[in-house]
Amino acid sequence: RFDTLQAPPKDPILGVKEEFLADAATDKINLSVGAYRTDEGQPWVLPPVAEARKRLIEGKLEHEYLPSTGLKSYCDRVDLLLRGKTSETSATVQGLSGTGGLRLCFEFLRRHHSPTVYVPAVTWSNHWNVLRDAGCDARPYTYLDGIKLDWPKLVADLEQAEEGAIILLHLCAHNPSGVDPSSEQWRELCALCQRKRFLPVFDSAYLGFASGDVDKDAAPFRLFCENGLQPWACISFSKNFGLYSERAGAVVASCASAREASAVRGHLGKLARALYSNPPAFGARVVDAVLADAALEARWRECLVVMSGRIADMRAKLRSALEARTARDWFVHCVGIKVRASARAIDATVCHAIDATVSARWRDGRCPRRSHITSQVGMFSYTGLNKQQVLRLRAEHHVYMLESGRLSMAGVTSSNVEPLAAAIAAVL
Ligand code: PLP
Ligand code: TYF
Repeated sequence: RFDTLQAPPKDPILGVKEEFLADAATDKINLSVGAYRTDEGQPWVLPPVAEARKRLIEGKLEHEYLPSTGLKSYCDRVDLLLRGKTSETSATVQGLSGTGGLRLCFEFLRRHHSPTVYVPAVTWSNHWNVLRDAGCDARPYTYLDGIKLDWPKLVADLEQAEEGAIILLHLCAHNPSGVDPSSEQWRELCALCQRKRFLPVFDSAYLGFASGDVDKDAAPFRLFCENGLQPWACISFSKNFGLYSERAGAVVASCASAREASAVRGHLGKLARALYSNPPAFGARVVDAVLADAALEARWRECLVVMSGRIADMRAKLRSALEARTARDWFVHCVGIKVRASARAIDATVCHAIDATVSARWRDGRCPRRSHITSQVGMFSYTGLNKQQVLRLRAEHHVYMLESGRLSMAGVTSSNVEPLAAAIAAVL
């Protein structure tokens, strides 16, 4: 019956983890999957999460079904967390974490709005799978030029896009690049979305990971709301609550009226009913318990500062370890330009040559060098290493990152940062 079926190609993210697990080396380094690790390289159960979990288990925990739309008190608190204020016109339902929320959201939007979704050309690889299976017509818009935001092309692509279409945006800490628009660019994007009557959908998997502050990271969503747009958001609590396997998430829809919100919520529930009937309760109860208790919430916000702070620390350490070891600037390699600096650091002449060749936008008097390691935000660093270099890192140094050159900064620790820098220097 299935004898003509070929095994599917490995997932570009999960496949690397499998390869890592199969490697017998003892000094191997896994920087593939985006999961937070402590400086000891261990997963971290956030203390307020552990406390909420303990209270739940010690209390009267039953296992009844949730409604298809999920836990109501949780949805209300999540909505408040994202918006910073309550809203009568919001439809928020629980999703199966970020991925399930995206699927539900696009299932609804394809049926009731439009199948056309503009997606950043460089994005989380699973976006393409989710959109395909939701029956959407996913079209890329330019996001990066090398390792920098390509703002003029991004704007030009969206200006050309179909009016009224859906546009997928990463709320903060863009995966894989760690490159987010500036506040000024968000304002321009907001105006563009208004002019083109786009429906913006914010993928919100890293709220609190970019700046360490939920309110700062939520600013683009709030800006769009203040300007009369009705953005949606697909929220994941995998990373910022460390609830990876509990599948706690939500779909937030901004509507024109309370009546419309109620209808949208009902239809999202109806779609969920046919897809999985109802979401799992435990993770949502944990998030709900943390956000319901001011002291626990404050401790959770401190955890975001700790996690984003440790990552920023590792960025600084990796950058200086690389600057100490690499004479040439691999930026030159990563954009594929045949310029080589013989000096220890690229001098002004070479920098100028690069500027002239690559892009006038970088003519700001600074050589880009390894600064992208520290200027990028969130869990990932888009190193600019090419596929060949990445494969050599795996084969010769037991260092595992994605073929795209993305490495998870959350997996870098005080003890592996030096060997990591040495391995990168060796393949440059
Ligand atoms: N969106 C982005 C950009 C992600 O990076 C991820 C997970 O890595 C998700 C969505 C999905 O999150 P979840 O694992 O909670 O489904
Ligand atoms: O590293 C990333 O970008 C994510 C992580 O079932 C991940 O893809 C890993 C496994 C999974 C969902 C997300």
